[in-house]
Amino acid sequence: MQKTIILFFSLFIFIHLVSCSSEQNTHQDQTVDATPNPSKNTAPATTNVNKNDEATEAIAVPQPQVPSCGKPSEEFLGKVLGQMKEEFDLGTEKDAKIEGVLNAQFSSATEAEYIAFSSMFYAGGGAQMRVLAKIACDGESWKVTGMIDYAGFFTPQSLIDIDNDGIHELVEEGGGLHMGTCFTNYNLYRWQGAKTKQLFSNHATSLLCGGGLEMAAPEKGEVIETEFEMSFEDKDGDKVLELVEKKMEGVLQSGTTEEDVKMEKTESTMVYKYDATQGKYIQL
Ligand SMILES: [Ca+2]
Ligand SMILES: [Ca+2]
Repeated sequence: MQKTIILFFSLFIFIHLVSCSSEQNTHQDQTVDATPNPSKNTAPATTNVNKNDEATEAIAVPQPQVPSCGKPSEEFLGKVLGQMKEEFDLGTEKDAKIEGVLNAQFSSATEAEYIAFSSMFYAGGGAQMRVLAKIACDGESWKVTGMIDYAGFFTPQSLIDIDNDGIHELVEEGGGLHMGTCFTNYNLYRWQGAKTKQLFSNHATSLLCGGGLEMAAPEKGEVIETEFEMSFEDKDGDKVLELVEKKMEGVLQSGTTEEDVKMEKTESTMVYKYDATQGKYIQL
C-alpha cells in the first residue's frame, strides 16, 4: 500500500511538471496562427508526421478572410470564461482562466474562427480536463459557437487537417491513473455545429504503474500493458492522411510485482484510412 501511494504521488508530480511546462509554453504566445496548410500538416509532439511536401505542393488552399470582428478582445474572452464556468463545473480550479487562443478553421476553409481553451481542471472521477470554446464572427462581433470538454493538452499541434479541405480536425491525447491502472486515450474529432464528431479513438492501459499489477493479479499469458504510437502519413498519395497505429503489447510471463515482472513484448502495425462517406477512420 505504501508503495502504491509513493507511485501515485510520483506520477502526480510528473503530470504536474509536464502540465506546468505546457502552461508556460502556451502563456508565452496567447494567440497563434494555426491556418491549415497541407504542406505543413501538424500533429502532437509524440506523433510522427510524414509531410509529403512533394505530393501536396500543387494544391491551392483557400486562405481565410480577415474577420471583420478583428481579434477576440480580452473583454470578450472574459465572457467566454464565464460561459465555460456556467456550462462546466470547473471543480476546485479557483483560478480557472483562458490559457490560450488559436486561430483556426472549423466551419469552412475561408471563414476565420478561433478556439479558446481553458486551463486544466479536475472533473468528476479525478480526470484532468479543459474546456474548448469555438468562436466565430457573426459579421459584427465574436460569438461562442460551440463548447466541449477536452482531456489533455491543447497546442497548435492539436489541430490537423487530415483530409486536406482547409478545415481543422482536433487530436486529443490524454491520460491518467485510475484504480492502479494507467491509461492513455487518443481521439480524433471534427466540429459538427456546436459539438464534435469522433473520427477515431483508441485506449491503452498499463498495470505497471500505480500498483495495478498487484491489484489485478493477472495470470500468465494475459496482456498487462498496451501502448500505441500514432502517426499520420499519406501512404497512397491521395492527399488524405492515413492514420498509422503502432501497437505494443506486453504479455505476462512471470512475476507478481513491477520489480520482478517478466513480459513478452509483441509489436504490430495497423493502418486506418479516412472514409469520407462514413466520416471516420476505418481499418484497411
Ligand atoms: Ca479537414
Ligand atoms: Ca492517403
